[in-house]
Amino acid sequence: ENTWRRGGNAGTSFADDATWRRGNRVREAESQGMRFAPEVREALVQGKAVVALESTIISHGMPYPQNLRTAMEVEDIVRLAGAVPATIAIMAGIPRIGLSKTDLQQLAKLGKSVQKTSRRDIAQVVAQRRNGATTVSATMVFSAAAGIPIFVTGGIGGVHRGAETSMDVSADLTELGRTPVTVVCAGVKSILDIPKTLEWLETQGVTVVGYGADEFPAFFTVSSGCTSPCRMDTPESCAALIAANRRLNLGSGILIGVPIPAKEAPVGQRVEVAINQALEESRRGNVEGNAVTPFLLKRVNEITRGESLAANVVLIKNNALVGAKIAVALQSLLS
Ligand code: PSU
Ligand code: MN
Repeated sequence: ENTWRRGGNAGTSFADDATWRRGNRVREAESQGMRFAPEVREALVQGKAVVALESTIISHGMPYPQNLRTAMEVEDIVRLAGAVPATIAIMAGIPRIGLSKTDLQQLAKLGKSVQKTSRRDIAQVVAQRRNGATTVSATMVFSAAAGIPIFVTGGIGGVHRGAETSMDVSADLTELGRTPVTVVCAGVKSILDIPKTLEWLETQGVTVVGYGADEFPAFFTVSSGCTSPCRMDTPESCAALIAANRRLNLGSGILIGVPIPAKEAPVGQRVEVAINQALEESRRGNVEGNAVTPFLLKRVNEITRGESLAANVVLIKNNALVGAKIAVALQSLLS
């Protein structure tokens, strides 16, 4: 009996003990300054499936009002699949785990005037009480602190083409190496150097999975020309992988690449042409640093007259469904 840890109250069950442990974790995150949406807090304490979602995709990844509509639809998909969505952002300096509809509206309308926040920027945004949209790296930081094991997004950052001179490697990749959160995405866009990105992930010790596919997906296309180091075909096998990572206390993350649904595939070919044009423009315009990814996403969408955005929305929703199923499978494995 370990009731002494709670200071008495003999006769409580192991189920209560687990609830107590999860509650402690949430209170620990709160003492670090994080604030939970009531629905998310309740789910975490009760041990229900929760899926984290990022916010840079809302502020910088898509234009208004498609960004708002997509953010809300993605949350609905997660709920329908039996998990609780937790969109993460920093609002007026407070890291928020789960946003209200009003928060989402504010973030979507503010768009690029919200600060794009990767791990590097977290302390500054909090100290200056600013609004910060979290990238994959920053969202992983808060997911881990909040005890949320799974996080869904569209695409992650990677090694940029020409990185051998620019050294532009997304902080998303190093975060995956150091934080035990599973990121479900549609792979890496071909605005990036995909083989170099996979090399970097290997160096960082990140488990990379092709979901129902041998090849690692390239966001708009099923094929990247690169074989995924491993393949999983069901939510249950992904959950088993996450459980093993956790049991072994590896401390590193897992990346699950879900290929674009087949009916969207023709769009991918047309987007490839736009990507090459956008890359050329970014070079000519000397676009640098964390402005590179938002610039390329915006230009590709303009050149394809919204076709890339429509595919983007389909992808994220598909990822949300897969991610929520994995979260539910993981929950039943752990409980
Ligand atoms: N790739 C996309 N859409 C996005 C992003 C990347 O297809 O919205 C965003 C994500 O938030 C990602 C960030 O974490 O860009 C990476 O930015 P950078 O390349 O500056 O590290
Ligand atoms: Mn960069």
